[in-house]
Amino acid sequence: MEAAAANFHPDADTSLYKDDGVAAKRLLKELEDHRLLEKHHWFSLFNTRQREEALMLFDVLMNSKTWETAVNNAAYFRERVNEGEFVYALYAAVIHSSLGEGIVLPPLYEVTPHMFTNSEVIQKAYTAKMTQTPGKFRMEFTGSQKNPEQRVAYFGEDIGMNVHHVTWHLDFPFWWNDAYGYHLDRKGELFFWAHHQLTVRFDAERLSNNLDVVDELYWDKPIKEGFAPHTTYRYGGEFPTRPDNARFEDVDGIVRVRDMIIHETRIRDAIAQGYITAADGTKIDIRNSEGIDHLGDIIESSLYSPNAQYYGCLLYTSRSGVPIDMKLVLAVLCLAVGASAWPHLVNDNPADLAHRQQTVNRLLYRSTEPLRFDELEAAAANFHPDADTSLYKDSGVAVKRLLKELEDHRLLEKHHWFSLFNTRQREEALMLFDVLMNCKTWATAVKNAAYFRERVNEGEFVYALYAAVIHSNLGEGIVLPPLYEVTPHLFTNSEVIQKAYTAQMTQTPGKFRIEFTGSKKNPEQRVAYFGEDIGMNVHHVTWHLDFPFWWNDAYGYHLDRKGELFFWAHHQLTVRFDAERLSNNLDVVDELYWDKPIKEGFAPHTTYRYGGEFPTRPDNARFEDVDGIVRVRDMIIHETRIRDAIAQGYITAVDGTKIDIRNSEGIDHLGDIIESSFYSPNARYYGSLHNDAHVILGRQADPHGKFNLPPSVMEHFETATRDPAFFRLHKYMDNIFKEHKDSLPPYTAEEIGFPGVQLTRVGVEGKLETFFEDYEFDLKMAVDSSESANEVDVSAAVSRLNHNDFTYKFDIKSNAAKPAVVRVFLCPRRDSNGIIYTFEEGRWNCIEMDKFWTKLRRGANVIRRKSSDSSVTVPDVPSFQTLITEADKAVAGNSGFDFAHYARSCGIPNRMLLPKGSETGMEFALVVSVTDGASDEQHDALEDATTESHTQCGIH
Ligand SMILES: [Cu+2]
Repeated sequence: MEAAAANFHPDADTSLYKDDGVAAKRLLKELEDHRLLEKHHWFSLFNTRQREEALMLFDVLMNSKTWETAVNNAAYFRERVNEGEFVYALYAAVIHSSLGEGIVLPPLYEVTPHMFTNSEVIQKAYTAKMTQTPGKFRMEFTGSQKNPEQRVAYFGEDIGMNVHHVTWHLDFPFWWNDAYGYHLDRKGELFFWAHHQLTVRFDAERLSNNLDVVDELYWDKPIKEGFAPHTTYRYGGEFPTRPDNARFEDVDGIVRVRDMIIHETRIRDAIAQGYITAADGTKIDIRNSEGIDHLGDIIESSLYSPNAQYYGCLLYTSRSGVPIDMKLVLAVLCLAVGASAWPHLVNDNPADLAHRQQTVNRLLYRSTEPLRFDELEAAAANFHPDADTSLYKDSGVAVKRLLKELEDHRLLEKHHWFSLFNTRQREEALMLFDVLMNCKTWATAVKNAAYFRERVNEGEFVYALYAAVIHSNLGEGIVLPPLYEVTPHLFTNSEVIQKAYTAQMTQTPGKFRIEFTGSKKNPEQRVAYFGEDIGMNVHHVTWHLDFPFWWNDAYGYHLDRKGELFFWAHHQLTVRFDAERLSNNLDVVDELYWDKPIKEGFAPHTTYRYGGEFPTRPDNARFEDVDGIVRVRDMIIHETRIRDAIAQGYITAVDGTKIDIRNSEGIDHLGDIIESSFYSPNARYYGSLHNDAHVILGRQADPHGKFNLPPSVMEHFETATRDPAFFRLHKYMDNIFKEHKDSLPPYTAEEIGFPGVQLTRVGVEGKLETFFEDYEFDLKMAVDSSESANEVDVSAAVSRLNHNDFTYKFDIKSNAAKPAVVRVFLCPRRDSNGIIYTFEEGRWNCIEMDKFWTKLRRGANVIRRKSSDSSVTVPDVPSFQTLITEADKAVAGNSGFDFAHYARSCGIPNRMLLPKGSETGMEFALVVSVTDGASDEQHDALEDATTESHTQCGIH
């Protein structure tokens, strides 16, 4: 067959064909012109062009005079056309060609298993293949028991029933043309009968399960039952889901709802009148024994329909008619942002930095697989965490608690998704964090980490370890590897993950391009480069690791101005997003309303490592209560109480005391109650507006838990900014903060004036120019490996925003030597209609570019400040592989390990310092202020700190 595929010339001898090679020549021409669908792409018979292609091949096979000719053609085209088209054409030909007589077609569920198997099971099969470990996996029917429809899923998902249905349609294809050689007798009648029987059998199964029989579909009523298929294409991502009660919408360019209604009306007219009107105007009587056959033909509608133009294609357009496609889818001086140092705790006997870095690398290396480094393996096997409680600051309380949970089998299994917004999962991760924070020595922390790495859920382990490295003095100086290389699933489209799996399964290295989610028909796609930027995602998750909402000062210290930084970091995220929108001719983000539809839907194209796809949400979904977690009215009540506090100027604490917020600490308290963090003075009263909003927004695809969907992108800081609704949500919070800011009296000239100092000139050296560049990151941790399967190199290439470096030049005159603080803001000048913002409107949209301390000399000062030194940003984190290589070299004594520059990854990526702007240039106002730095003089660290992103992330 390989020889036939290589050497056969389909059109060399046209006498081999019944049609003198017409069909073969047509298909060859399409092939030569590169018009055929690529390989490794989904195929759907309902896609007109794809069907045409499959049928061209079918035609060639049907016209082959001999078995040998058919086989040579099949082998030749198998290597050249899309696989789905090939399989379809071959099945149809074996069924319909006389040459195929007696051949048993293998069960399709074993030929194309993706179409018959849940994605959870497919995923396990991939892992088995990647690790060369045989396996047998249990398939569960789709959905949860909360969904009554799940009771009859065994019928609709029965692989034999599925084969029946597809085979019936292969035996009696709607596209059948008698020119293929014969007439399919009573096709229309059998169409009715086979589907009638399918319907009544389904009803009988429903009655067997105490369900009502099926009600019919109405074009003008909601589609009552939603559906989440938990099924993945071999190529092309997940099958789409549909929430409950979706309303039909026209499918652009394909079919409108009104078409369905008109065609139905015409068909029912025919029934009422007793005749069908053929294309030539003649009447075909249907009040006889052939009538049902004609009706079947027009309803299906098959090529046998006497008048498809008039009666339409009711059946097959209705399938695509489901609306799940998502339409292919300066006054800012009022802030002196927190920068108080986190205390440096006494560091007893730590290993040197290189050793510590190496150990952390090893603990995080392939976190879903067993440890593979001797020392750590030994600790995992032989260490007894509670054998010597003097190793712990808390005398072993935390470690005993975690061990007890482990013994009682209460901990989340491995190979399961983990979400910080899941209360129990967070508790578990924090129990481990607590153990690590209480270890007196580095050695104890490492042994515990190794021991629990092998015993707790991987997601919980990675979270606890990241948080401990950041917050424990033992972690000082360690560079945490970029999360997009440690847990790539949360940063990479499923299409690319899929390709990485194939690369590992076939042991073929590969580099795969990540496209931003969605199609160009979605205006939101224009700014997807921002919300999906892997560096921006790392900024967001790291900020929340630096300032966790669950932080309790009992861990050892107070996180200074956490509430204020919560406001400021998210305000900056919001205004930066708006600046990107304006750069792309989009209006700024509108806020979220609990009682209005969520305008933008979102299809994340992202898959969990374990647990299937991230849920999608169609456009204009309306908020529903999330069962057992949060109700819409709770959100409204909590918002009202928070806004009452703003209007009244005080927060009511748990004990009834009033906490004044019309002062410089007010914003900090407000941040605490809105997030809400553990610092909230009254969480019971003010609720958790931010966290609940993430959950309620995220769960709208499955608010009642019917479809067994895993948490959404909104329920992970890594992925939240991918969803445009994230920015709506934060605009909503930002406006609440603004209400508070607007309630404060303006600063006085005395407060912000700087007598004797004058900023006389501001210049910029270098062009303010942005561009997109390709960036490559490693996907090795996305695939499974084992001792019996070699690791292959797999990586992703993604387009990222970057800019040329530039330098500010400030000319400042001073009447004396004094410390000063320079702040730089970049403010969009015009709204999306080109109207210049008033000062009052514009100030709230300013992007903070830099803030630094400097010492002015008496007289003229020329201060140059490089864009790369911005205190808002961080440089690119070195790759995980670089960290491994460099730490290993340093441990071997071949070099030092000096990555202090990268020890923090909380700030905004420096390459995103400037908003994209536009090709023709975009107007911004550059706003600079110089104020008295005397009151900050005691923070020497700040004056040295040029690379730390303290502006949004504080110092530690
Ligand atoms: Cu956030």
